Amino acid sequence: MTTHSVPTHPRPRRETDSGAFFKVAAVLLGFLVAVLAVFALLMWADARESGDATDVAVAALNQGTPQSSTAGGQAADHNTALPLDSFAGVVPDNAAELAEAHAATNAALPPVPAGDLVKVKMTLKDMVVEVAPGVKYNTWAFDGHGAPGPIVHVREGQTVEMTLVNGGAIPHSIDFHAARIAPNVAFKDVAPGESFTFRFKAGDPGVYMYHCGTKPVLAHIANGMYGAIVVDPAKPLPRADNEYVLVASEWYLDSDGISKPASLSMDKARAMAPDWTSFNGYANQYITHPLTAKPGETTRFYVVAAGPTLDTDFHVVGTIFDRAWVNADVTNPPQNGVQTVSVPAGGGGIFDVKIDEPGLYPFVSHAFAHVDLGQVGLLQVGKVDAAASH
Ligand SMILES: [Cu+2]
Repeated sequence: MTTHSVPTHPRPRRETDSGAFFKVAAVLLGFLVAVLAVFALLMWADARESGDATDVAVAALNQGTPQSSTAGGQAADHNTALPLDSFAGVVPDNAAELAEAHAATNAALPPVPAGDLVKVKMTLKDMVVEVAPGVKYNTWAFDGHGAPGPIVHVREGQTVEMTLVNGGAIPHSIDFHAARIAPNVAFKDVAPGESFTFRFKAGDPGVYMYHCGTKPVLAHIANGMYGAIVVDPAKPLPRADNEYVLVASEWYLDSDGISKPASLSMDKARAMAPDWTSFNGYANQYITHPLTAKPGETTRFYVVAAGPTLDTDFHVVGTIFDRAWVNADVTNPPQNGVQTVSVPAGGGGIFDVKIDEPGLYPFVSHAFAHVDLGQVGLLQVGKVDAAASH
């Protein structure tokens, strides 16, 4: 019987409580909506400002004009928003002239040497190079011409005889990703003033990274000790009219490099916060000195992401890869009709584009911070109006 003796009097009291609760909640909700509206307005204004900044940067990029500022006050202004002092985009006032005068790294794939044995000799030298217009950097460089080191081109089945001469001040080594070999033997440290020779058979076709493997590897790669080796498959790839090798990398600077050469900032390298990124060692060099193709030709890009840490998401603006050998696996058919392919740090990829319409086609890492920092170039197809190219 007790189950039926439910009292009815508490119900009106509950209704009174919840009525008060809803009134308070409505007031609070109204307040919250007002606060959110103010925040939304602020965010909109902020987005509009950064959008404007992006437009300016893109305009500067399209004109092939690096963002100019003096080494002094403006550089300091530029740094305030970042956790580590950044020298991104900091160049001398005559940067545009310097960029024009800079001899762009030859990206053309060299021919394969004849014979079964290909002898490669690289001398390591400590040297100052430019990594962007007027921005000098103390590298450890393979073959004495800055970073990347020379392009090595062989055919599947050939044997590579590698001699490393250490002309630098500390031990170095060379690690070929194209080799199947005991690294403790072949990739061992070579003392200053000494040289070391080892051989490996190029049995796996593709495009591979080579680099110094001496500890700390992060520092040795960041200081410019990297390059690309192309191993043609025994059964050749389809014919390409132009073949270019692009080695993507980052630079981490401890100063702006303008009045004196910068050296490595290990803090920035560890934080993966580069000041500059590049194709073939020098920011934006193929903007002022585009790679070329004729209309209707097939252009092949061999891309290696040297890092030391960041990947490169390779993309050619205005076209689609007709063939993409993802991860440079040429033992399987390529992918077709692909827009962007990630090339991992320490990896490679091979990409064909056939472009019929004359024009300027930017090639980029589509991880767009890279473009802002200099990892961008142009493929000029056919004749282009001079006004449009700069
Ligand atoms: Cu080294």
